[in-house]
Amino acid sequence: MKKAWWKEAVVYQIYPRSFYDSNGDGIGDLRGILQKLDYLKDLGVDVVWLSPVYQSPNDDNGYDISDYRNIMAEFGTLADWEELLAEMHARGIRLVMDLVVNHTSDEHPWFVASRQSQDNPYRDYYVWRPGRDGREPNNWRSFFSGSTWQYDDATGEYYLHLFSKKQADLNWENPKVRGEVYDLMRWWLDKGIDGFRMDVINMISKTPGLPDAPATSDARYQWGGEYFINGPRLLEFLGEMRREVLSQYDILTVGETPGVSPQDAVALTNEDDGALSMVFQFEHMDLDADQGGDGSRRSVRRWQLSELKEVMTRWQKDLEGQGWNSIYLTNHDQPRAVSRFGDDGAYRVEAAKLLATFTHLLQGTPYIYQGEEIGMTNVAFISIDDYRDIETVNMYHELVVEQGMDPLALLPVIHAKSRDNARTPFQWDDSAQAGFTTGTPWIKVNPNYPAINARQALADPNSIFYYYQKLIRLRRENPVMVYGSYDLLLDDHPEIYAFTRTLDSDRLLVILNFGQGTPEFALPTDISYGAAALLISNYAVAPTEDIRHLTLRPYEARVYRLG
Ligand code: TEU
Ligand code: CA
Repeated sequence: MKKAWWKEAVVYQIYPRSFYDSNGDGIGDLRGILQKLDYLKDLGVDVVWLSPVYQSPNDDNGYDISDYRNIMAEFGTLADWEELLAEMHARGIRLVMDLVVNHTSDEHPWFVASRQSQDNPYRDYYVWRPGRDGREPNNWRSFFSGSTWQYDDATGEYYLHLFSKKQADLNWENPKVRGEVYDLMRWWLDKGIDGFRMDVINMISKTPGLPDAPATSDARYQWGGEYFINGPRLLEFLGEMRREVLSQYDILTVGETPGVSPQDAVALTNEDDGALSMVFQFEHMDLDADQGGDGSRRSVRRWQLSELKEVMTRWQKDLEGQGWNSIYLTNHDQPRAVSRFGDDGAYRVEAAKLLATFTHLLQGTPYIYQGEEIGMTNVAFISIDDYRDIETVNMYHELVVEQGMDPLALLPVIHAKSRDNARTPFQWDDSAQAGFTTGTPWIKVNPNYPAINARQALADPNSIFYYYQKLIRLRRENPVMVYGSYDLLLDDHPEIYAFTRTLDSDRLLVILNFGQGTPEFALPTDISYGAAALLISNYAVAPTEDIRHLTLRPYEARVYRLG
């Protein structure tokens, strides 16, 4: 397998609005990040992925961009950004920027021009269609509720928006649009950034004709994913992007690609002609929902360990030597990992460490989302008025206000799944507003900040933070953690997730007890070894313990080197 710095790296995602506020306006900003770089250096991460900081009217917190070459005023200036890049590089931390080019804000000058008239030179930058029988051009449903089409009075046509109506989809069929995107990518790359995370990049090619989605219920709008996810020209467009831009730079590129299979991921990331370093897959994000696609945050279902094993093992094996995995359990769109896959009650610390062990021991590049390293949890606001996420707010409006659903039935789903779970302010200390701001935060802090915060973590040698620090260091020192092949053990065990990683003669054994029980671990007899040395664990372990038979404690995680 080819070596690459981005395979060996650990990435930390910053959601700038919620990270650290330097000037008391309640909104995190670039100078806030600058003040916390030593914290990240201490943690040991190699790369920061910065969620969008470009100029934006913030209909979707920066994922609606009105100027690709400028910084959102609330976050600072381009000079602040230049300083941030330099200070990161001075600390050996690389910077990956978010690239949001499936759509722009409706306030972007291209769109402002495009809506002027049907013969405007920018008309074809977007997807405009006449209505059909006085209704939308097709029946697709937006990720953020309602139709994907917005009627525009000025020219009497509709434009396509897979997300909010202030996020108009760019028309990638138009070579001028593609040229503009490549230009702006070069503009940032030439400033010295180290890569891009590409927002919903597998939605840029839509099926010609934009056909209706099959009607599966009497709902007015239908999930049309099969007509815009992994569309017919996706690989062609990304191949062109690779030739024109990506191949000229030594960068990390990660595509955000809902609905990809491992085979799609191989096509996108293989070393011969794959355009990207890696992609974010979503199968494990859909395990606790009744449906995937745009529905994964509309229901809660109990997930089984067997399902997690099945998904992760398939991705590990199908990409081995063929592509490269990105490993994540949460991000700014997802619930908090410890609440979702672990335990945010009595075993919060143990569970957070177990999940960290999991993400750092799988084959692939690990991603840490801000606050994950101190075990931040989901939040449960009592009132819908405290939610800020457009997806949650629109869903509540659709289901409760329009369709009459009992709000008490919906709130538990929102508590479990809202994207705002990940967006409450970073908990720095136990002072007012968790030390995030001296003003009023744009979204309420999680009330558990007096107990869960970075100051507490830094003062406790047994904290989740230092456990992450150790994992990151171990990953740097042990190539087997990066490049070793993965083999599942105890396939059918309902509580224990165990696997080995093997690189030449070096082999690691990973034992994870995914629950509050105390199951017996029995090492499969075909695993032969001379000595077993403990690499890391989240409980105290006696060095004399015989690893062939263990009784595990709740959420216990151990990694051994088998000699
Ligand atoms: O997210 C795409 C997105 O909405 C996914 O979370 C999707 O809903 C899910 O995978 C379906 O299974 C990206 C950004 O991360 C998000 O913050 C933006 O709101 C969205 O694109 C629009 O730019
Ligand atoms: Ca601020």
